[in-house]
Amino acid sequence: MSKKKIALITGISGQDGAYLAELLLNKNYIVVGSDRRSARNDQWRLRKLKIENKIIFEELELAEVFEAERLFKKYNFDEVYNLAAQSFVKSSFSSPINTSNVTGLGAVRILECIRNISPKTKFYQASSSEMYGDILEKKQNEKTPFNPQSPYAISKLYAHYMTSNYRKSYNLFAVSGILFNHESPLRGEEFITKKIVKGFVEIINNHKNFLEVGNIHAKRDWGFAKEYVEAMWLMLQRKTPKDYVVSTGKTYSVKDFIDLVVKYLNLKTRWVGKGINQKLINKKNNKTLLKISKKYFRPAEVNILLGDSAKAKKELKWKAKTNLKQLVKIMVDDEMIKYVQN
Ligand code: NDP
Ligand code: GDR
Repeated sequence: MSKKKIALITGISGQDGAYLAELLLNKNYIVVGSDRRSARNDQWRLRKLKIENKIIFEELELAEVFEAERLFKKYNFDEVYNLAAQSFVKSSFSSPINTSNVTGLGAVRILECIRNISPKTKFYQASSSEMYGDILEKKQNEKTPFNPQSPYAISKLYAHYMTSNYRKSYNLFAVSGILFNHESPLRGEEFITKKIVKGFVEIINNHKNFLEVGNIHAKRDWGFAKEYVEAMWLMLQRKTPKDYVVSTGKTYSVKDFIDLVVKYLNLKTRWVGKGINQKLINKKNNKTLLKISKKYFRPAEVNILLGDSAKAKKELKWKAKTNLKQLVKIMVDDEMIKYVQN
C-alpha cells in the first residue's frame, strides 16, 4: 500500500477550502487545514459537507512571520494549496495594507518555508482573473498582460509573480491557477451572486422587502466552485509546473444574473429607470424589489472579464461543465432549503 499523501490547505474555512478538502479526502489524502484563530468554531462550510471531523486543524495567521515555519517543521507536506487571502475586492480599498500583507506577502511566507524547509513540496497559489483588471485583450489567457485595478488585484499579482519567480530561481514546483469567478452555495454572503440569491429568496419568503446592489452592468465569467478545485489539484499532478487559466468562456452581467434568479423564482418583473435610479419592479404589485445604491460601487471597477481556458482543456483535460442557469438553480435550491425546513 502506498503512503497517504498529506496536503496543507490554507483558508480551509473559505468556499474553495471546503470543496478542495472534500476532493482531497475523497482521494485519500490526509488534509491539514489552517485557519486563523477568529475562524475557529465557524466551520459551517465543512460541517455542511460533513467533513469537519476529518480535517486536522492548525492555526496559521498569514500576516504573521513565524507561524508557517512551525507547520512546515511539524509536517512533511506533499502539496500546499495557498487559498487564504483577504479575498473581497471592495474591502481591499478600505484595508490596502492588510490586504497587501495577507494576500500578497502571505504567499511569500509560505514560499520561503518551502524553499528553506521543504523544497520538494508542491505549491499552488490562488491567483485571480482580477489581475487582468481593465482588460487589455478581449479574451484573457495565460499570455494576456495584466492591468490590475484594486489593492486586492495588485496584491494577487505580486504573489503571482513571486510564485513564478520562486519556480524559476529555486526550481520549485510552484504554480498559479488564474481562476475566474466561481460560486456555489458555500460562497460568502458579501459576494454578488450569493447576495442576490439570498436576497430574493428572503424577499419571496417575506423576510425582506427589497435588495440594494451596486454596478449591475459589470460582467463576469462565472463558474461552479466545486469544479474549479479539481483544476487546482490537476495542476499539481502534472510533470511540469505551469500556470493555467480556469474559466467557463462565457460572460454575463450582474443584471443577467438577477434576471436568471427572478425567473427561476417565478417572479414577474420589469426594469425601470436609468443609471443610479434603475430599479426592478414586481409586476404583480408594483413594489420595488431591487434598487441601486452608490454604497456598493468601487473606487475603480473591473467592467468585464472573459476567460480562455483552452490550455487547461488541452493539458489538464479540464473544462467547466455547469452553465450559469444551472449554477443559479444549484444556489437558489440550496438557499430555499432553509425555508422549506422551517
Ligand atoms: P474565501 O473568502 O471564501 O476564503 C478565504 C479564506 O482565507 C478564509 O478561510 C479566510 O479565513 C482566510 N483568511 C483571510 N485572512 C486571513 C489571514 N490573515 N490569515 C489566514 N487566513 C486568512 O475565498 P474563496 O474560497 O472564494 O477563494 C479562495 C482563494 O482563491 C482566495 O485566495 C481568493 O482570493 C482566490 N480566488 C477566488 C476566486 C473566487 O471566485 N472564489 C477566484 C480567483 C481567486 P476567515 O474564515 O477567518 O475569514
Ligand atoms: P469580484 O466579486 O469582485 O469579481 O471578486 P463580487 O461578487 O464581489 O463582485 C462582482 C461584480 O459585481 C459588482 N457588484 C457587486 N458586488 C458586490 N459584492 N456587492 C454588490 O452589491 C454589488 N453590486 C454590483 C461588483 O462591482 C463587481 O463588478 C471575486 C472574489 O472572489 C475575488 O476574491 C476573486 O479573485 C474574483 O472574484 C475573481
